[in-house]
Amino acid sequence: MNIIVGHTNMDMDCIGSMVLARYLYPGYQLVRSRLIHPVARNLFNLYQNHLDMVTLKELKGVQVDTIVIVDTRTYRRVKEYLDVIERGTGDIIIYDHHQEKTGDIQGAVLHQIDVGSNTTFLALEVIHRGIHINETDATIALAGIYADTGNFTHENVKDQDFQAASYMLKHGASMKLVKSFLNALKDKHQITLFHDLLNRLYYADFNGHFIIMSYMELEQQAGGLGAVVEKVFDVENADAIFSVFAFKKENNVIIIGRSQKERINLNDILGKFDGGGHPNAASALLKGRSGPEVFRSLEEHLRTELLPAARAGQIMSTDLDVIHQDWDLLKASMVLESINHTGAPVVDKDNTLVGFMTLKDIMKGRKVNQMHAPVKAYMSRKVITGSEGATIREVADIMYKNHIGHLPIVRGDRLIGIVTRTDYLNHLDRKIALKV
Ligand SMILES: [Mn+2]
Repeated sequence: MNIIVGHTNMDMDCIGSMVLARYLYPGYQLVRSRLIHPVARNLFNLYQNHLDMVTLKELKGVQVDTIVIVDTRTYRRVKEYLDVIERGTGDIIIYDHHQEKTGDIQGAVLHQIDVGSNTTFLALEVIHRGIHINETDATIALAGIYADTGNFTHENVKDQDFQAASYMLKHGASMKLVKSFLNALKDKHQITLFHDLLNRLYYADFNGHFIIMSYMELEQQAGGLGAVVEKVFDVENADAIFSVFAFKKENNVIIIGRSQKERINLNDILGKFDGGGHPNAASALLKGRSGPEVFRSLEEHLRTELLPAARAGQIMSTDLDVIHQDWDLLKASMVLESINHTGAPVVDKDNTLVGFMTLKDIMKGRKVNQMHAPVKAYMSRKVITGSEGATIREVADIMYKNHIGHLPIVRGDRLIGIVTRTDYLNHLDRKIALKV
């Protein structure tokens, strides 16, 4: 017999990958994990007959030749199968979209690609071969794509994910059903936990990053914690969240992290705690450790190891267009027009920031025929400024609260740069490298 397996604790992307793999490997048997991830339980139950997965027990005494593994390349995550299956001849073939550098499954042929969901990976092959898929599989696959791409908002989403989703819709995937499977907080205990967690959070500043921390002790391991933490992260606008849960009964501690900053790479950070995942979403399970101790060492690790947050001084423009206070309005307006700006900081001879002049200010002078009046008579003197050490979050807050599109950066009262909307957007979009 030849089989298709996913990782332990199967989620929707895993199941989506498996149903598509069945088109690429006709006649291969799907094998289920002992564990179905809480987010996928509903889908799994409703499609149990269609999925037609066998358990490992049912494979007892059966010789397995080729094994197709989807959505992982890590031995630990397929150990439950590999350790008990009676191997005959045949390859192990892996399709995985995770970003670990190497896999550790002996003798496996690894196919890898950088896309948002693993289901997309299999879908690309299905599309390439022009295979027609049925509506149910299209629905299951589409649910997998939505789930693993965070509704197409995760940073690792690629155009291929949209291409795959489009193919599923063309083949009759039901958006109504997909939506019903995607509701993350399925169980009552998750909703309760969501509220408990909101009440226990605190905000911490680690190296200029705005981070949510939480610590909770639970009687025993509960499913679906990741979805709960994600929901909390959704409603709180932080750079990252780290939630630590200690389970009394199992004597285990789990750290769940979510991040929306490149400088907070969770795969690296939680790798130090023997965990891992994606740069933006990862977790670590620590067995036989005390909760408070794990929490303290996590805090210590964040305090000392986190790359410092970007500061205004690192994203500001230093190639400055300024207006001198002694110029007349005519010259100021010509300069603004030539640089295509609606305003610029005004300085004196020593480059001290003395005001800000906009086209609007100049209009006031034009109306009363005062284009030869000095800039200092018409500029606004109250200028909102920032310091080079301000975090990007602080810069954004100042611009947002004051409805301004550029923030002059001063050292003492000397103008040293300006953060414009473009600088800010480019930084968010990671289009520019940080200045040192
Ligand atoms: Mn996946």
